[in-house]
Amino acid sequence: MERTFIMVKPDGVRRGLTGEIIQRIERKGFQIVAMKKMRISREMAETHYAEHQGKPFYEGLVRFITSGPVVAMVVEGPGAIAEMRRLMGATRPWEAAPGTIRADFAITVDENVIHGSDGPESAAREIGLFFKPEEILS
Ligand code: FUP
Repeated sequence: MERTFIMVKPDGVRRGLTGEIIQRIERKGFQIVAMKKMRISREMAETHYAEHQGKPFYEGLVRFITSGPVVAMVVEGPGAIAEMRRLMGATRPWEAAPGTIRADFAITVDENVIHGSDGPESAAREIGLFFKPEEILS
């Protein structure tokens, strides 16, 4: 069993796509073992996106991710990290395979609806940043 961190970004929440995204995750067969709607603080955004600090899109990224509520989740299942990346589609929606979340619901890279951890280390770090151990059901 593997766990990954998934987040419906502010554009997805604003556009009413949370239910659609949850449905795709559940229909695939994954378990949502933790979930909350929350506002990300600037400090938390800077920690979450630390790897992008100094890049040209960094300021806009932090401003965007703190611009409204997000829905944060821990998703569990066999191969959850890679498989959720596949369901999400490529970072740039125009490169995302048809039928993926980003291909179906996003146009631009800066507002691409969903975040998912890209590997085991980032999954562990991001789950720890957003959830206390007792908030995760097993
Ligand atoms: P991903 O793991 O698919 O979310 O992609 P990255 O970690 O490479 O990028 C994180 C976020 O930075 C993206 F979701 C959107 C934002 N970004 C931009 O706004 N512009 C870019 O050129 C690249 C990334």
